[in-house]
Amino acid sequence: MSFCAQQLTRLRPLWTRMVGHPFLVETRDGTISDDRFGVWMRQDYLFVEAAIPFIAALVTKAPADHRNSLAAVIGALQRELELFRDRAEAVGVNMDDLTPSFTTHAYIQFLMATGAYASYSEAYTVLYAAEKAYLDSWSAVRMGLPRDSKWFPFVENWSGEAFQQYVAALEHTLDGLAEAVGAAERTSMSRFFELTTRYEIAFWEMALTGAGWPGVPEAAP
Ligand code: MP5
Repeated sequence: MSFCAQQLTRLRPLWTRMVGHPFLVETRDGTISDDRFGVWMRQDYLFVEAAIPFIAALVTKAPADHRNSLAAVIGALQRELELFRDRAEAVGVNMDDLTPSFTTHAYIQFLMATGAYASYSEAYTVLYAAEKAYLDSWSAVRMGLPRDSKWFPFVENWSGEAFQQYVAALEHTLDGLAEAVGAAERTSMSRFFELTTRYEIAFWEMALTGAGWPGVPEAAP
Protein backbone atom coordinates (compact mmCIF):
# COMPACT_ATOMS: atom_id res chain seq x y z
CA MET A 1 0.00 0.00 0.00
CA SER A 2 1.33 3.49 -0.81
CA PHE A 3 2.38 5.80 2.04
CA CYS A 4 -0.60 8.14 1.65
CA ALA A 5 -3.11 5.29 1.47
CA GLN A 6 -1.50 3.76 4.55
CA GLN A 7 -1.76 7.00 6.50
CA LEU A 8 -5.34 7.67 5.46
CA THR A 9 -6.26 4.15 6.56
CA ARG A 10 -4.39 4.44 9.87
CA LEU A 11 -5.94 7.84 10.60
CA ARG A 12 -9.45 7.01 9.39
CA PRO A 13 -11.12 7.65 12.80
CA LEU A 14 -9.58 11.16 12.93
CA TRP A 15 -10.32 11.77 9.28
CA THR A 16 -13.98 10.76 9.72
CA ARG A 17 -14.23 13.14 12.66
CA MET A 18 -12.74 15.91 10.55
CA VAL A 19 -14.98 15.59 7.47
CA GLY A 20 -18.05 15.20 9.68
CA HIS A 21 -17.20 18.18 11.87
CA PRO A 22 -20.31 20.21 12.81
CA PHE A 23 -18.80 23.34 11.20
CA LEU A 24 -18.77 21.55 7.83
CA VAL A 25 -22.16 19.92 8.36
CA GLU A 26 -23.74 23.29 9.21
CA THR A 27 -22.06 24.91 6.23
CA ARG A 28 -23.28 22.09 3.96
CA ASP A 29 -26.83 22.41 5.31
CA GLY A 30 -26.85 26.20 5.05
CA THR A 31 -27.50 26.62 8.77
CA ILE A 32 -24.15 28.15 9.72
CA SER A 33 -24.45 31.77 10.82
CA ASP A 34 -22.61 34.45 8.86
CA ASP A 35 -20.76 35.37 12.06
CA ARG A 36 -19.42 31.84 12.47
CA PHE A 37 -18.47 31.58 8.83
CA GLY A 38 -16.78 34.96 9.16
CA VAL A 39 -14.63 33.59 12.01
CA TRP A 40 -13.37 30.87 9.69
CA MET A 41 -12.78 33.38 6.85
CA ARG A 42 -10.69 35.70 9.01
CA GLN A 43 -8.66 32.91 10.58
CA ASP A 44 -8.13 31.03 7.33
CA TYR A 45 -6.97 34.22 5.62
CA LEU A 46 -4.17 34.38 8.20
CA PHE A 47 -3.40 30.69 7.63
CA VAL A 48 -3.18 31.11 3.84
CA GLU A 49 -0.97 34.19 4.25
CA ALA A 50 1.38 32.08 6.38
CA ALA A 51 1.29 29.20 3.91
CA ILE A 52 3.18 31.41 1.42
CA PRO A 53 6.46 31.57 3.41
CA PHE A 54 5.96 27.88 4.26
CA ILE A 55 5.92 27.01 0.54
CA ALA A 56 8.90 29.32 -0.03
CA ALA A 57 10.79 27.37 2.66
CA LEU A 58 9.83 24.12 0.95
CA VAL A 59 11.23 25.44 -2.36
CA THR A 60 14.62 25.98 -0.69
CA LYS A 61 14.68 22.30 0.37
CA ALA A 62 13.28 20.87 -2.87
CA PRO A 63 15.21 18.94 -5.50
CA ALA A 64 15.66 21.04 -8.65
CA ASP A 65 12.89 19.30 -10.61
CA HIS A 66 10.28 20.02 -7.90
CA ARG A 67 10.93 23.75 -7.69
CA ASN A 68 8.75 24.98 -10.55
CA SER A 69 5.58 23.22 -9.48
CA LEU A 70 6.05 24.25 -5.85
CA ALA A 71 6.77 27.87 -6.76
CA ALA A 72 3.52 27.91 -8.77
CA VAL A 73 1.63 27.18 -5.53
CA ILE A 74 2.60 30.65 -4.28
CA GLY A 75 0.67 32.31 -7.13
CA ALA A 76 -2.33 30.09 -6.39
CA LEU A 77 -2.24 31.15 -2.74
CA GLN A 78 -2.13 34.83 -3.72
CA ARG A 79 -5.24 34.25 -5.85
CA GLU A 80 -6.85 32.47 -2.91
CA LEU A 81 -6.27 35.55 -0.72
CA GLU A 82 -8.04 37.61 -3.40
CA LEU A 83 -10.96 35.17 -3.28
CA PHE A 84 -11.23 35.77 0.48
CA ARG A 85 -11.15 39.55 0.04
CA ASP A 86 -13.74 39.45 -2.78
CA ARG A 87 -16.11 37.22 -0.82
CA ALA A 88 -15.65 39.30 2.33
CA GLU A 89 -16.60 42.43 0.43
CA ALA A 90 -19.55 40.74 -1.26
CA VAL A 91 -21.04 39.42 1.98
CA GLY A 92 -19.90 42.11 4.42
CA VAL A 93 -17.36 40.16 6.49
CA ASN A 94 -14.88 42.48 8.16
CA MET A 95 -11.30 41.52 7.24
CA ASP A 96 -9.60 44.47 8.99
CA ASP A 97 -7.25 44.05 11.96
CA LEU A 98 -7.01 40.29 11.74
CA THR A 99 -5.48 38.63 14.78
CA PRO A 100 -4.80 34.91 15.07
CA SER A 101 -6.73 32.79 17.53
CA PHE A 102 -4.71 30.45 19.75
CA THR A 103 -5.34 27.56 17.36
CA THR A 104 -4.44 29.56 14.25
CA HIS A 105 -1.31 30.84 15.96
CA ALA A 106 -0.27 27.34 16.95
CA TYR A 107 -0.93 25.91 13.49
CA ILE A 108 1.01 28.74 11.83
CA GLN A 109 3.93 28.23 14.23
CA PHE A 110 3.86 24.52 13.38
CA LEU A 111 4.03 25.41 9.68
CA MET A 112 6.91 27.82 10.23
CA ALA A 113 8.87 25.37 12.42
CA THR A 114 8.29 22.62 9.86
CA GLY A 115 9.51 24.89 7.07
CA ALA A 116 12.60 25.83 9.08
CA TYR A 117 13.66 22.57 10.73
CA ALA A 118 11.96 19.56 9.17
CA SER A 119 13.31 17.56 6.23
CA TYR A 120 11.88 18.06 2.75
CA SER A 121 9.89 14.81 2.99
CA GLU A 122 8.47 15.75 6.39
CA ALA A 123 7.51 19.25 5.24
CA TYR A 124 5.98 17.83 2.05
CA THR A 125 3.91 15.50 4.25
CA VAL A 126 2.46 18.53 6.05
CA LEU A 127 1.67 20.22 2.73
CA TYR A 128 -0.10 17.12 1.37
CA ALA A 129 -2.02 16.38 4.59
CA ALA A 130 -3.28 19.98 4.86
CA GLU A 131 -4.33 20.12 1.20
CA LYS A 132 -5.95 16.68 1.29
CA ALA A 133 -7.77 17.67 4.47
CA TYR A 134 -9.25 20.70 2.72
CA LEU A 135 -10.12 18.68 -0.39
CA ASP A 136 -12.03 16.11 1.65
CA SER A 137 -13.59 18.64 4.02
CA TRP A 138 -14.92 20.88 1.26
CA SER A 139 -15.97 17.88 -0.85
CA ALA A 140 -18.22 16.92 2.09
CA VAL A 141 -19.72 20.43 2.05
CA ARG A 142 -20.20 20.22 -1.73
CA MET A 143 -22.54 17.25 -1.30
CA GLY A 144 -25.29 19.46 0.09
CA LEU A 145 -24.60 23.13 -0.50
CA PRO A 146 -26.54 24.70 -3.39
CA ARG A 147 -24.35 26.18 -6.14
CA ASP A 148 -25.90 29.60 -5.68
CA SER A 149 -24.82 29.75 -2.03
CA LYS A 150 -22.68 32.76 -1.18
CA TRP A 151 -20.10 30.30 0.20
CA PHE A 152 -19.95 28.15 -2.93
CA PRO A 153 -16.79 29.86 -4.32
CA PHE A 154 -14.88 28.36 -1.36
CA VAL A 155 -16.36 24.93 -2.07
CA GLU A 156 -15.28 25.20 -5.69
CA ASN A 157 -11.80 26.42 -4.77
CA TRP A 158 -11.01 23.38 -2.62
CA SER A 159 -13.13 20.65 -4.20
CA GLY A 160 -13.17 21.56 -7.91
CA GLU A 161 -11.40 19.68 -10.68
CA ALA A 162 -8.21 21.78 -10.60
CA PHE A 163 -7.72 21.31 -6.86
CA GLN A 164 -8.42 17.57 -7.12
CA GLN A 165 -5.69 17.26 -9.75
CA TYR A 166 -3.26 19.32 -7.67
CA VAL A 167 -3.81 17.10 -4.60
CA ALA A 168 -3.46 13.94 -6.71
CA ALA A 169 -0.10 15.24 -7.98
CA LEU A 170 1.02 16.01 -4.41
CA GLU A 171 0.01 12.49 -3.39
CA HIS A 172 2.01 10.93 -6.20
CA THR A 173 5.09 12.94 -5.25
CA LEU A 174 4.75 12.24 -1.53
CA ASP A 175 4.40 8.49 -2.18
CA GLY A 176 7.64 8.66 -4.18
CA LEU A 177 9.43 10.56 -1.41
CA ALA A 178 8.25 8.05 1.21
CA GLU A 179 9.57 5.15 -0.86
CA ALA A 180 12.99 6.75 -1.10
CA VAL A 181 13.57 7.45 2.62
CA GLY A 182 14.52 5.03 5.39
CA ALA A 183 12.19 3.56 8.01
CA ALA A 184 13.00 6.17 10.68
CA GLU A 185 12.14 9.08 8.43
CA ARG A 186 8.97 7.37 7.24
CA THR A 187 7.91 7.04 10.86
CA SER A 188 8.62 10.71 11.38
CA MET A 189 6.61 11.56 8.25
CA SER A 190 3.65 9.62 9.65
CA ARG A 191 3.87 11.68 12.86
CA PHE A 192 3.77 14.91 10.82
CA PHE A 193 0.78 13.51 8.92
CA GLU A 194 -1.11 12.83 12.14
CA LEU A 195 -0.20 16.16 13.74
CA THR A 196 -1.43 18.02 10.67
CA THR A 197 -4.70 16.08 10.78
CA ARG A 198 -5.13 17.01 14.44
CA TYR A 199 -4.47 20.68 13.66
CA GLU A 200 -7.09 20.54 10.90
CA ILE A 201 -9.71 19.23 13.33
CA ALA A 202 -8.71 21.86 15.88
CA PHE A 203 -9.11 24.53 13.20
CA TRP A 204 -12.72 23.55 12.41
CA GLU A 205 -13.43 23.40 16.12
CA MET A 206 -12.03 26.89 16.63
CA ALA A 207 -14.09 28.19 13.70
CA LEU A 208 -17.25 26.64 15.18
CA THR A 209 -16.74 27.89 18.72
CA GLY A 210 -15.06 31.19 17.87
CA ALA A 211 -12.50 30.41 20.58
CA GLY A 212 -9.80 33.05 20.84
CA TRP A 213 -7.15 32.56 23.54
CA PRO A 214 -7.65 30.40 26.62
CA GLY A 215 -8.12 32.40 29.78
CA VAL A 216 -8.45 35.87 28.26
CA PRO A 217 -11.47 37.48 26.63
CA GLU A 218 -9.68 39.49 23.95
CA ALA A 219 -7.58 38.50 20.94
CA ALA A 220 -3.80 38.47 20.90
CA PRO A 221 -1.95 41.59 19.63
C1 MP5 B 1 -5.85 24.74 3.99
C2 MP5 B 1 -6.32 25.99 4.45
C3 MP5 B 1 -5.63 24.47 2.52
N1 MP5 B 1 -6.58 27.01 3.60
N2 MP5 B 1 -6.54 26.16 5.78
C4 MP5 B 1 -6.29 25.16 6.63
C5 MP5 B 1 -6.54 25.38 8.08
N3 MP5 B 1 -5.85 23.98 6.20
C6 MP5 B 1 -5.63 23.76 4.90
O1 MP5 B 1 -4.46 25.09 2.13
P1 MP5 B 1 -4.41 26.09 0.87
O2 MP5 B 1 -2.97 26.42 0.86
O3 MP5 B 1 -5.32 27.23 1.19
O4 MP5 B 1 -4.89 25.30 -0.31
